[in-house]
Formats: sequence, C-alpha cells, structure tokens
Amino acid sequence: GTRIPSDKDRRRQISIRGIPLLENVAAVKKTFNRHLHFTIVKDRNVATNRDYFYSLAYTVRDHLVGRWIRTQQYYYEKDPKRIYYLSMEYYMGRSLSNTMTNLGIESEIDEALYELGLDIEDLEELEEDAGLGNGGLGRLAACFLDSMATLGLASYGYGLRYDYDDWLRYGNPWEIARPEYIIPVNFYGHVIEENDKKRWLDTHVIYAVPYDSPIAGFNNNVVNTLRLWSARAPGKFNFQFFNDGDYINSVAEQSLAENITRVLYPNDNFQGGKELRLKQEYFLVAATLQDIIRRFKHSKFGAKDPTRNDFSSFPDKAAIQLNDTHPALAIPELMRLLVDIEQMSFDEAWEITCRTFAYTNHTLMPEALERWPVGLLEHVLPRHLQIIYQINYYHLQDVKRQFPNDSDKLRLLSIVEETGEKRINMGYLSIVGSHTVNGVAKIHSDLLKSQLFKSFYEMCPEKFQNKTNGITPRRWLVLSNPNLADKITEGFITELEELQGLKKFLNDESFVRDIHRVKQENKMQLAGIIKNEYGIKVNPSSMFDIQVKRMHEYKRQLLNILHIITLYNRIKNNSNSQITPRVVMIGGKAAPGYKIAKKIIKLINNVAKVINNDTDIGDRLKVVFLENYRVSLAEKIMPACDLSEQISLAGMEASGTGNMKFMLNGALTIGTLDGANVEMAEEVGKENIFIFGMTVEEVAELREKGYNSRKYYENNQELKAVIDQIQNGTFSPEQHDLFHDIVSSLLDDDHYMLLADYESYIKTQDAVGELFKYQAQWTQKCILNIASSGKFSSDRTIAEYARDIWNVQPSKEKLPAPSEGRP
Ligand code: IMP
Ligand code: B1N
Repeated sequence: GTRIPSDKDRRRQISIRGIPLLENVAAVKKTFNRHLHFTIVKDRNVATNRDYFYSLAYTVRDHLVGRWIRTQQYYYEKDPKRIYYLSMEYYMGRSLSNTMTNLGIESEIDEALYELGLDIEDLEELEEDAGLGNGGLGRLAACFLDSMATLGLASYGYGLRYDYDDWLRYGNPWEIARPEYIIPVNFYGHVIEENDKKRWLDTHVIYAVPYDSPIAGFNNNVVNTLRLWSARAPGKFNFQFFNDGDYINSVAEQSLAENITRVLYPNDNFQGGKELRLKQEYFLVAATLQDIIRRFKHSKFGAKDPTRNDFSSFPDKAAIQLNDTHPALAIPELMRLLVDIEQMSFDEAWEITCRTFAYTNHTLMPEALERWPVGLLEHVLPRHLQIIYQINYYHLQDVKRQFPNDSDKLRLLSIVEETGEKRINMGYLSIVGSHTVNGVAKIHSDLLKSQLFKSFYEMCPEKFQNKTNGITPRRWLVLSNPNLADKITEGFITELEELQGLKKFLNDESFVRDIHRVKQENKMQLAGIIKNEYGIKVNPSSMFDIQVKRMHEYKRQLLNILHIITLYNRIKNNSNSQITPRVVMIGGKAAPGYKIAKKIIKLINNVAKVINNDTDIGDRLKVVFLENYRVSLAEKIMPACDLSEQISLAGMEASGTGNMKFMLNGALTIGTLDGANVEMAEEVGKENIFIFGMTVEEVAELREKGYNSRKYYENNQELKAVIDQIQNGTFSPEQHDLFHDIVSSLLDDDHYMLLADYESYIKTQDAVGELFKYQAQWTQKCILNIASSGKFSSDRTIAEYARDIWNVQPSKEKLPAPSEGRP
C-alpha cells in the first residue's frame, strides 16, 4: 500500500540534493542564529515561526550576495550585450525554496534546520507569493528570468513594484531598495518648438525608485537582477505649499501621485485600464530606458572616455524584448530620448530603435488588444503622440512605395485607426518599431501571419517568427515534485530533452510501479490540503481531473461543468454503472469586473454542493473549486494530477503553459488542437494524448456557414437534460433564475462554441475513464508524456530567443564561486 512519506523519508531523498557537508551545516546553523539575534532581534524563547522564516530567508540570501555583486561586476568589466525584458507582470511566487534549489544548498539547510528542531516545510509555507501577475503572461516572464540566468545571459527584468495587497506587510527579505538611483518621469504638460527643436514643458514629475531582487541561475553562480520601480512623489516637503498654508493638500496630492504603482490591473486577456494604466505603462518604460541608457553610456568598453556617447553601437549592446504591447511606449520614448535629448536625426534614431526592439504577441483576443484613444495620449504624453504620428507618416510612405495606389493597404496598415474614436493601435506600433515579431506557439504564430497581422506579414514576412513557450524545470519539477525528480537521473535539470531516456524503462515493471507510487503519494498530499482547506474528503485512488487557469469564457470551464453534470446524471440514472471514480477540481481567479466569469464560479460551487452532498453518489464523483489559485498552490497541484483539462476553443489560447507543467509532472491531457497542445501531441504522439473537438479550420467553417447552438441542444438528450437542470434551478434551489444568464450564453450566444464540441468532449472523456481502469497502461502513457516533455523547457525557448532575436550566445560555463577568486 502507499503512505505519505514522513519528513525523515523525504530528508533521506538526497539523490538530487546531494549529501550535506558537516562543516557547511554548522555554518548554516551559526548564520541562522546570528540573523535571529542581530537582524530579527529575538531569542528562541519568544521567536515565532515567522521569525524563523525570516532568519532562514536572510541566511539563504547571504549565499546570494557575493555571487550577485560579482556577476554584476563581471558584466561591467566584460560589457556583453545586455538583454532587457520589459513586462508589466512578473508572477514570481515564492523565492526561498527556488533560491535554495538553484544554489544547491538545500540539503545543508535542511539538515541544519532539522538539527535546530525546526520543520523547513512549515517555514516555507509562511512566505507570501510575490503575485505581481495575473496568469500565463506574468508567470512566463518569471520562468524566462530563471532560464536567462541559467543560460548565463547578461539579462535584466524590468517591471513595476505594485505595493497594494499584503505581500509586503511583513517585509520582503529578497528586495533591496536603491533610493539613491531614483529617476524622474514626466507626465502631461505641452510641447513647444524652439529653433527647430521640440521641448516638452510644464510637466508633472514623479520619481521612480528602483527595488532590486536577485535572480539566481541554476548551479552556475550567476545572479541577475529583477528591477521593479516604485512611484515616489517629488519633494516630500514642498515649501511653496507649506507657506501657502496648504500643507495638508500638498501632502495628500503627493500620496495620490504614488498611486501609480499601487495596484496591478487584475485583467487577463482584457484591456480594461484607462488613464492610470497608461501612466503605469509609461512609468515603467520611461524609468527603464533612462536606466538602460545610463548603463550603456557608463559601461566599461576599453576607451579612455568614461562615457560612451556614440549610439550607433546601441543595438549591439542592448536588446529590448517587449512582453506584449504593454511596454510598447518604449518605442516612441527611445525616439524621444535620441532625437530631443541626444540631438540625433529622426532617421538615425529610427534605425537604432528598430534594431533594438523585439515584440512578443500573446493573444489574438480582440478585447485584449491595446488601442489607446488619441485624446488620452495627447493629454498624458503629448510629445509621444507627435512622435507616433511621425513614425506613422514615414511608415505609410514605405507602404505607398511597396503598394502604390492602394488606399486599402494604407488604411489596413496605419498605426492610427481613423474609424470611430481615433486610436493608436499598439500592436501595429510594436511591429513597425521592432526587428522581429513572435507568437508563443506554432499555431498562434501562424494565425498572427494569416489573420491578426496579415497585411504586416505581407509587407515584411522576414520579421515574423515563432517562439513556443516553455516552463522552468527547476520550479516545475525539481522544487515542486522532488519525489518524481528523484526517480530520474540528474542531467534533465538543465537538459530537459534527456527525459527521452525514460522511454527505455517503459516495460520495466518496477519503474512503472515507482512512477505510479510517486503520483499516488502526491495525490495523498493534495487530498490532505483539500481536507484542511475546504473540508472536503476525497479518495486519492479516484482520478484527479483538474482544470486550473484564469476564469475566462474562451477557456471553457463551463464545458467542464457540462461534463460533470452529465456524469452526475449517469450515476443517478443507473446506480450500478461501472463509472470511473473522479474528483474534478476547477480553480482560478476571475477579474473583479468580469460578471459572467464570477457567475461560472458560483455555478461550480453550487454544482459541487449538490453532488458532494448526494448520498447516491458517494466516492464516485466529487467536485472541488480550488480557491485562491496562485503559483504556490500550483506547485502542489501539478504533481498530483491524473488528467489535465486544456479545453479552450481552437484558435483562442495563444499557447498555454499550465498544459506543459501537467505534462512534465506525468498527467495525461484532454485537450483541443489549440496553442501548445498541438505541439504536445506532436511530441508525445496522438495515441498518448486525448484530443477532441473542432480544429481551427472547422471552427472557421462553422462560423462561416452560420452557427446555431440550439440545434446541438435539441439533438442531444444528455446535453439537453444538463442545460435544463441549470435553467430550472436544480443547482440554485433558493433562486431559480440565478443561472439564466449562463444558459442564455449557451443557447443564444455561444461565442466559444461549447455546444458544438460537447459531444466530442463527452466521448473522449468516456475513453479517458475507460483507460484509467488499467493502471499499468495509464502509467505507461504518463511516462511517455514525461519523457516527451523536454521541448517545453523555457531553457529551449530562451536559447531560441538568444539565437534568432537577440544575437547572443548562451553559456553553460560557471562563473567562479565567491570562494574561488576573481572571474
Ligand atoms: P549597473 O549594471 O550599472 O547597475 O552596475 C552593476 C555593477 O557594475 C555595479 O554594482 C558595479 O559592481 C559595477 N560598476 C558599475 N559602474 C562601475 C564603475 O564606474 N566602476 C566600477 N564598477 C562599476
Ligand atoms: O499569455 C500566455 C499564454 O500561454 C496564454 O495562452 C495567453 O492567454 C497569455 C492583457 C494578457 N495573453 N494575453 C495576456 C494578460 C494581461 C493583460 O492585461 C493580456 N495573457 C496572455 C503566455 O504566453
């Protein structure tokens, strides 16, 4: 039988972590006690677990600082091309265990805490997630930072330090404030012309204070920097106002200015923000570009002159990657700095700008595309609007040259949209100002070329690339699933393709049993969490069927619910049916303003209440809504999943990255031919993944000929029964019309075609249920999935960005450790 491994068992699992060296263990204990005393200022009689967490975090941080300083010095001396990743989101999660993993000090720390009588896992749970992201886009940025450091790139993440929420309440032990490197950012004002030169005057100034966090590479002594900006009002003490007697108002106004970095806009795949969001985007861009230029001018480059003022080499020394269009104002901002401040000609500046920027698109969803009203831009950033017009003017000259007498092309390719309220299309601006444009999975990049950016592709096909997303195997395997990692030889940690080697063991019965046992143990741990957090008892031998991701109609959590209710009805109608027992879990946040998404959560909870309390059902079906889904919860869910639900309508999910995390952790996937699912099927083979539903082409065909969802409702008895139950109050006895809007979204306006894919989904789910009855066969497919997941390492993704976009060479060389002398 299986049992939950004790802490002692887990501490014995040292094949990945290595054997602790006694002298190191002693040193860790000493440092820990010193931090408890000098930094936290407590003794062991009064110290709380939180105090121990902070002592531990500072102890681990001590191991970073020498490597961090020396890595940065090394970059200064060697002056390699710098890679700048600009993103409005970094979904970092916890840092403690990640830092220990990447520095390889886990076994020593583990042993030291054990000897001190402390439980390291309890302490790890006290760290708040750094949740500066909404979903896939923000988590991708975090995985990329890990891979860039692991591949030895001189890279920097730049973003905003949102300070709303409690993540900073007890202090963030990983960040270093650098108030001495404060940078001014201007807003509003107006533009005048003086001797043929533009001047932006009478602006409001807000300061950007940098906060640096270390990004450790895996086992290579590289520590890069994530620099997040925080807004600070200028002049904490304004004498003018003080003398006017308006001290209170002036202080209040200062605190309003600091609202710029208060809060992350909580939308995923939706452009909701107005003026404050625009100001956030510019704040990031303006502070970051000043910092990049400061570093370019100041870097050591052999010449005697302490500053470098010739910008012709700028694109050879700096690559700037735009994480979607959110930081796209960097393009007119660099133009402004080069033309207005550095006195360059427009043409020269434009060439440098285009050679510096690259743009990654993450979505085709029309409601997510940024199109800023011209009036708003003119108010907040008048000089930038002028520059954008000028960029567009030269761009349209190019269009005319390439497509003479084609007014359609001029309209289709213009950065300025003239129909309706006049707007700037930020995607178009990003394409024009970049040397490459990429999508995030093959199918998505193809759709960019054939649909969203068709005319731009026709104009410059050579700009368009694909870079299929990836995930870091350090966090998503070594750290989150140590039991599985221990069953595999170590090389995979930096060479994920080595997982292919597992295919040799497909018919090794003891290996198959081992992999099954690891999954079983992980499921028991998750079952414990579900019992503690939600009070629901689930049977760990049931199939764990999981859909975790942001709540969005296109991701079709509602299709999952239709399947759950179908299973429920089957059990109720035929109580002897040999149905495979399942625990279906759905988790994810909805944007606060997204009404129908919140209603779908309500429906999941109500369906769960009815099913979980129905004594006819017992262990055959349980439904759990996983609240507060976030990075640290994902780390516990991924290793414990049997069936991963990736069921978006084909053509809607740009890539997905959760799909990859499940695959790497040995789940089977039920999914559509959407995003990276397509490439997962390619890697593992169609027989080892459950693909269902319409293809992109079939979706287009159906839309073309006119889609009527009611037809599917009327022609499928099981489907009709399910929808009627949602309609008639079976899941809302206290308010019968509660879910009428959901039913209407299915019958009257089924934009994401759930009903068209229902039958194929149910049939495929039946096949999944059938296979789960054959444990060995199921586990063999799991092993094939793990073995075929190597492509989806973010190391592979970043190596491709380095080669095809940034023109830099990854390095597997280690920097010398702090004890080993100068690099
Ligand atoms: P940054 O990339 O400009 O933030 O600088 C990173 C590191 O490079 C610094 O912490 C120093 O170690 C080194 N560095 C930067 N500027 C100088 C300098 O003028 N002289 C010597 N070292 C420098
Ligand atoms: O980016 C991920 C992809 O794996 C997902 O498929 C994609 O949906 C996601 C506006 C977005 N695209 N667009 C966003 C986020 C915030 C916002 O304000 C759009 N997120 C994605 C990584 O490539």
